[in-house]
Amino acid sequence: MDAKRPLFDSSPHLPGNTCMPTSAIQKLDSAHYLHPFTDHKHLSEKGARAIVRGEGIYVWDSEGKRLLDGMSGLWCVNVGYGRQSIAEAAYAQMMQLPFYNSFFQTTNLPVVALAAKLVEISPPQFKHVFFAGSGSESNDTNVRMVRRYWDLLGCPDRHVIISRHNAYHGSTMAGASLGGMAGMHAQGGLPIPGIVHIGQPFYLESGRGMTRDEFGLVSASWLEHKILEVGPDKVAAFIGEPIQGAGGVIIPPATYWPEIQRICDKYHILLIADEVICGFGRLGHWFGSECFGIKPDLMTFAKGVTSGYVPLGGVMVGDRVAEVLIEKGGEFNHGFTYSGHPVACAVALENIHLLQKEKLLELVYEETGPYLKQQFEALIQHPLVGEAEAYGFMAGLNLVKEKASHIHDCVLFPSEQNIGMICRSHMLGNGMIMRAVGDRMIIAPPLIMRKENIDEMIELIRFCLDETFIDLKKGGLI
Ligand code: PXG
Repeated sequence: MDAKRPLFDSSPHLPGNTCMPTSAIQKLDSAHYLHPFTDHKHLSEKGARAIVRGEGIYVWDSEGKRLLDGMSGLWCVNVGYGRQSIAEAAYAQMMQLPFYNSFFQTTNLPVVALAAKLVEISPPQFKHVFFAGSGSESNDTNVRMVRRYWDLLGCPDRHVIISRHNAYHGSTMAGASLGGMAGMHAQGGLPIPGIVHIGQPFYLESGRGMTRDEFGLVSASWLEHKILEVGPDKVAAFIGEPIQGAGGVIIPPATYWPEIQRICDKYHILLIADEVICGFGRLGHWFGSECFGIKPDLMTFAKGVTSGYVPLGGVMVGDRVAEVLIEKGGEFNHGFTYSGHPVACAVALENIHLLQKEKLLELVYEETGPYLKQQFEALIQHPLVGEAEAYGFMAGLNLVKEKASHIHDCVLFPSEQNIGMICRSHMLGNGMIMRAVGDRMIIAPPLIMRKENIDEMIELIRFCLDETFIDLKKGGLI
């Protein structure tokens, strides 16, 4: 390699521009980089896709191929790529004060401004924020904070946290334990003690023979059964994503969350809403809990708080918990080097400013969200689609082998055929980033999408579904 050549040229005007051939990037990648959630042997044989640039709702790979990013990076680039004012906010803060810690009774300007802003946009029970660097760290914070809360109240036995199968709450030891991903629990001796799981409110999986609303109540009752099994005086909290993201965009029946709230209230259990995906406008509100009529005691956030431009996470701490922590006193022995990082907080402030200035929440709630729902749900007409549903800017559809008028009567593909992955390759091949969770295809696009962008995306998805259909037919799989 020519030593004088820069490793990469970030020139903003040349789509896919890079001074390194793809093969050289892939070689370096497989020689030195261990990717998250990856079969490293398989990837080094295949070679990683290098993404080199982003603008608006698109990203470009090192071959110059443009991809419509239906996943907002990883559920996070809510205001889209290439926002100059965010880069300027980071630059200005780096020049002013790139870092200082919040330990030893110290604070900084961006962190207090952001904390006040977050309190302003949160439901009224929230007046305090604890900052972390990621969603996982924030959920670790939740585990420690709810246990500290019950200790301070003289109830140290109340330490069990109830979560759900197929939930995703991060990849640290506590985050992965709170999550309900069997594959993660199978590695590294998880879950850690004091974390138990109930079923998820996934109608397609477990709602046969019931209406959605009936199933919502039944799946919420699993929480009460678990509380009684563990012992109400041992349960500290229940945690859930308003809509499960990584699990496959699982939209709960309307009856589910109000019943969960009622059960938490009945047993005085803290309710934690993990808003890492649902927060910051994805569902047309600042927080997903606001859509489902619940009043959480703690809310985890990350991703959309900075639109992913820099890492930041945290926990909105409701009055019930904050008052005990503050009034009872004593040191809470928890925190991170980057808690309240001034650059991350400056970026978050500018990101929130953009969400407000461009009225992106109002748009998603009133206009683009309903339009996406209408257009996405119309994909049900496709011969491969057994169910299609959307809420705000999250949507999922199920690929089925044989359609029926009710999803429970559809014939599913055998899971070993990995039909979702076949469909996903057609999407990528045609410039569309759409995820596969089993045979459920999901999107969570940037909130800046207008109707014409939605039309373009839906057309692309429909085309790729057709390609998948033809491919499966040729292969004798349908
Ligand atoms: N909670 C939720 C609800 C999440 O979606 C986390 C916590 C953890 O955040 P960090 O910042 O520690 O990653 C997440 C993250 C996927 C996928 O495959 C989803 C996430 C992360 C990685 C992969 O959809 N969500």
